[in-house]
Amino acid sequence: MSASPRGVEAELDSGSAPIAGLDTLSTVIDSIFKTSDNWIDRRAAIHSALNRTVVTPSELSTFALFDPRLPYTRNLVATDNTHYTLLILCWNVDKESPIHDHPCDGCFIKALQGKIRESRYVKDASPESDQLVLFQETIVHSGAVTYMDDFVGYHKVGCAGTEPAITLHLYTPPYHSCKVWASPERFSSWSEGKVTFYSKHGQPMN
Ligand code: CSS
Ligand code: FE2
Repeated sequence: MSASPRGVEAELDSGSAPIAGLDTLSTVIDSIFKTSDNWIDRRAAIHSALNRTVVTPSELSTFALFDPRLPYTRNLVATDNTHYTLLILCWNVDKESPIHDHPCDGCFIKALQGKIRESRYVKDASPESDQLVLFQETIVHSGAVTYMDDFVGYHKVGCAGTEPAITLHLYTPPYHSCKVWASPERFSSWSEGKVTFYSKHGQPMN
């Protein structure tokens, strides 16, 4: 008989039980992709799983690798190379990503430490305009989960506080490049941003 008090099935069944650690989260995510057969259920299950996830201090010291030379670092936690990529991003104070799209079904972000600012844009509806228009700015506090996709619009994310911030990201499915805008004034003028990793599974890339 298993000595474990809770199996993955129990984690999936329970809408409110905490998910202790990133290994358990990865197992729960694997199960979600095996068991859910439509995007609405899958999206809700992923959102719930991230909400319930508690990342341990030891996991943060393994994956949350800051570099003062960079605006932020992207640290790979787990991927099945097919359905999802799970990352920890480490944001230096006053730094942010450029505005970008998400060439995937969806992007989930959980703030783990500090707070981040998410600024959302849409293409100006007027055909004469070539602008991205800011329509929402949100401060995401530690513990909160946000969701974004290209139907909602595009966004930039940055550190909002006086302390560095740490976020957990899940992209489904994984992607290797995205559109990046240097300025919201020129929607038609985007460049390709290649996905890079500062570390994989706790090992720095160089
Ligand atoms: N998409 C950005 C972070 S905000 S979702 C990135 O992956 O670097
Ligand atoms: Fe993003």
